[in-house]
Amino acid sequence: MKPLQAAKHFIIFCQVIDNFGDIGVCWRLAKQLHHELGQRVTLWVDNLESLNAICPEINAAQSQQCFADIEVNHWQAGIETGNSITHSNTVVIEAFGCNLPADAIDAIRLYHCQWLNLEYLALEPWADSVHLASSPVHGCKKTFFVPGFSPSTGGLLIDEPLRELIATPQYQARKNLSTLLTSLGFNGLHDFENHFWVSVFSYPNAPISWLLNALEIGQPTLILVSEGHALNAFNQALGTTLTAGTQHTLGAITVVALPFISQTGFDQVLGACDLNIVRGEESAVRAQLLGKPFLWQLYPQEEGAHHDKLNAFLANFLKGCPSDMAASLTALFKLWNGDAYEATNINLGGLLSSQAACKTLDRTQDGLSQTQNPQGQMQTRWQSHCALWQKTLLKQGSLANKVLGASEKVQISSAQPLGHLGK
Ligand code: TRH
Repeated sequence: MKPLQAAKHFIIFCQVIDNFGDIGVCWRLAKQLHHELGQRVTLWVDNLESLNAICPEINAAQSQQCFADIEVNHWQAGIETGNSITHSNTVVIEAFGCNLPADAIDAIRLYHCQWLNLEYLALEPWADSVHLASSPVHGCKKTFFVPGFSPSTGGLLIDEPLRELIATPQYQARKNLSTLLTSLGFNGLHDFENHFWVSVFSYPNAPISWLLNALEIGQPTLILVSEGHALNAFNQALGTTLTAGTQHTLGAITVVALPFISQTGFDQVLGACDLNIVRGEESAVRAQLLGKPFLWQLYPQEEGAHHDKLNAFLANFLKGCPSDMAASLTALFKLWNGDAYEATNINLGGLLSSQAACKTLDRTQDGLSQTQNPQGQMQTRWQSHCALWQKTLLKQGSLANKVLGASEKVQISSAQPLGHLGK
């Protein structure tokens, strides 16, 4: 950890709406602000069970604790929170428009603290103009911090553990994951070293039967399914009752049900796989930053707003991508997100299976260029496009550094009113 010289006190308020993305982002940000940037961090979270799920060292029954030098408090109705704000060198982060308690707002006003509203990841181009806009609220100034995919947004969470994971060879990442699972009392994954590895973390409506068909390619394939909605969907599609640690074989495909593991453990899952099928925001960003093929199921929103978000993302992600592959990937992402999809001559299964076919080529014919195989060529192009996307993202600077930078720049002053941006 860097010395706490001239450190600010970051106080993050997080309300868990559902799932794990909100706390996942806040926890990663808290860790990076403290461990890499030397800041003092306090986290107020209204659901300690969710934090315990992604960080098992957190005691869900303890309303005040300190773990990894981060103060963690249970944010409950009626509890006083404002007394954690004691000086002007404090930056209060209101995560995802969670509505700060009145006593915290009073303290922000009293001490002239900075108030950042950390927004959800924005996929649309408007993020550039809204990032760091501010609005007068309750006699204070609230500044909107908008994470996104371009340099003029708040960027993405790029931390040291991510850089270490990127630098870890895949065989090692697989070994590490296997060791972790064994240490948790589950079977390791030693029997699958030569398989094509796919991770699946999805919402209930993901087309799992389609995926299983698409991956029936004769190539030994290991599917690592996360406990929860994804596993339920697999059980439904397979007619099984798999529970964490059990597995099911279907031709050349083995489906292994993973337990819900820590966030760092889940990072290892992503690091170990050839294709990561992810969801929401946090895991999707992580998968993209790893520079490997990924498929993203966006958080489903009312009135289908996620379809527009997906289109905005694809327009950005597929820039510079050859048109045939862009068409295949567009169809694939739309299919996976339940968007209107018309069967065309695009072979979605082929796009996935070519990836596996290429792996065989890799191992059995050392030195043979992958582009000599038309299927392998598609795989190579998909992989290299994701690697290019990774480079673009890594260049943009990290969210935690930008939060720190913003807290040094923003001044208490009047500003034009701006409503909450929503998801
Ligand atoms: O859980 P999610 O669906 O979260 C969603 C989105 O963030 C969405 O934007 C938000 O509004 C909604 O929640 C309320 O998916 P996401 O964003 O990928 O977050 C999952 C987190 O859980 C991520 O930090 C990884 C972590 N995780 C583990 O720690 N262990 C596991 O075993 C798995 C599968 C995930």
